[in-house]
Amino acid sequence: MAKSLSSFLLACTIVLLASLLASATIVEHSLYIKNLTVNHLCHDQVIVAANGSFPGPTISVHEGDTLVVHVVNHSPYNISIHWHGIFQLLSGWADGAEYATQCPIRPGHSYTYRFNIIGQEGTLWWHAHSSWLRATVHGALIIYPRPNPLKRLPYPFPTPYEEVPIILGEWWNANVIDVLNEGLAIGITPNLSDALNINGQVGDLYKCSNHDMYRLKVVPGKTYLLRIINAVLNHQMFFNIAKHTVTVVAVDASYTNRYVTDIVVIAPGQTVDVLFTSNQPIGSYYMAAQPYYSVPRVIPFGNRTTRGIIVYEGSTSSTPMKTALPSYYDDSAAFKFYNSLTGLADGPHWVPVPLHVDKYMFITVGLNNEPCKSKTGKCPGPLGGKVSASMNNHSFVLPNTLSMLQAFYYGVSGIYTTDFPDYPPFKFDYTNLSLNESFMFAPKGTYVKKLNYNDVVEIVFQNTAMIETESHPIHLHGFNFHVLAQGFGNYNAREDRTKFNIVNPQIRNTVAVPSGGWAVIRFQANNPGIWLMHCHVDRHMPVGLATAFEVKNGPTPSSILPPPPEDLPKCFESDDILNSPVPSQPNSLSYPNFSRGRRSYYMELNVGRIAHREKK
Ligand SMILES: [Cu+2]
Repeated sequence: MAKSLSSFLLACTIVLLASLLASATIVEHSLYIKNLTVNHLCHDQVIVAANGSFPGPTISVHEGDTLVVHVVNHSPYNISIHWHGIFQLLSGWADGAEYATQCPIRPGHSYTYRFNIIGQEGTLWWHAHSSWLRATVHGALIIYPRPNPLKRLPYPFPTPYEEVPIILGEWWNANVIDVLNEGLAIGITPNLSDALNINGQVGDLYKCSNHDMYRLKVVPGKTYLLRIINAVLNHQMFFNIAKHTVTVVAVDASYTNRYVTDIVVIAPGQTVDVLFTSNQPIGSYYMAAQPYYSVPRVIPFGNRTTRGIIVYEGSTSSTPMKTALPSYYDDSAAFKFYNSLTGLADGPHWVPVPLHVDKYMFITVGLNNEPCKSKTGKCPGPLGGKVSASMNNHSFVLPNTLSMLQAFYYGVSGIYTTDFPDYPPFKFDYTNLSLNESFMFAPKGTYVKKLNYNDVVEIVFQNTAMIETESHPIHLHGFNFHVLAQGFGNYNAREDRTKFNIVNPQIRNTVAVPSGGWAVIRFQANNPGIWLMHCHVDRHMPVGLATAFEVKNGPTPSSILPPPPEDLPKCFESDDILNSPVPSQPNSLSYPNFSRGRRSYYMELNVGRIAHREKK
């Protein structure tokens, strides 16, 4: 009897293992990147797009699969493709962050991204990680649960009738690379976009756009899984559906406890999966999204709301029910949503909070000023300078001769420095508007924080009020993290540590640090390589709101970064920089002279100390 039971169990185990092995497949796609002419707002615009569509194609895999994507660049620009939220365990060469993990794929060249997708499922996305090309080069990346012989899709919630990606995007009647470069050259915030959109369609509140509107047909009484992705470059977004609530079940491809809400708040880079049930009278209902402006003084011009329509089968209504969104500036609505989510402890792929911390960091995030180098000494940016941004008053610059990961792997010095500080160089009242010149300017360089393999890192992100307070969505490449707590004002360790949720915090790859507030995260650095951590607002990262982690190799063969693939893009057409002389120190902590009015300041940063003196 016992013997027959054990042979039965053995047989079951073999069947289960065989089905799991059979389910791990190689999923192969090609993305052809080239120019495409698209008409919105009665305007023909040439954009860069993938496979001739905007947004680009949805890529679907199952957890446990290997994804292979051939990216062929027929566009006139350099490009790289980032798989946002993918762990890239031992496959850092496929992370796709330009000059961080690879040099860009130049026009006429190609690169094959190859990586395993293990230990994560839900909604992620892929996007260009080069200049502002992600505005038009992006798409959904959906990871289904590993097929289970017993249930087709073993979700930790009722199986939806249908699944629908909802990608929020931003549209310029202009070449986005020109828009960014003009802003950078003058030192101001680049031009505001002309429209926002849902799945590439701007909606009927914009001119010439009555039919340029996303429509979702639903069957009454059914439940749909909406996979919402914020691919907008520069705005956090409020989203809702008229007369309906939705139930959040996951964020950033991590399951949450169910949270019923009428408003979804989503920062650039984030995803939110919600269940939507068509349980209202047969008719049609708007869905709408508009920016959440966390900057108190921003005055939006023109219409900034994009709408789509949900039409119930059998509806004869021609006037959809209208939505009610919060005001543009509703910090408390945003905070309520962000702070109410909790992780589904013990759900699929749940990771408990590591309780022992190896490295504590306190990182200020905010804007700065950059001295104006024009002949007149006056630039149109803040305080007559140029807009800049920093973490811990270190303003990040990507290298442009070799990727940081190549420098890490081959031991090339001079590409980055491992002196990113654990704390800001000076303490101040972070969240009160301060125009103190001694820390208004942040030195520029490729500053990196070095970690040992498997270090557990806790970071307090503290928003500053320099130039302005603004909520910055901080995205970490290569890792998920637990969001332990968040709040407004200056972080107070004694009081605020008591608010940490170490039982079931939400797990994310992008956290919106509250405007004039703080957020605390914790993660384990279990993946060797170079991992960017940056603001996902695309007017902030290029001016320096970033750093990176260098995670050392581990002690075993399975914890060492493998060599790069043979087709890793070269940085220059004819020249292999790895055989050339090492570039001379591009990173220097000293900052050049600059002038403002009659006074001239000289600023140096010496081991965490600012010397600020007036020159005679
Ligand atoms: Cu930002």
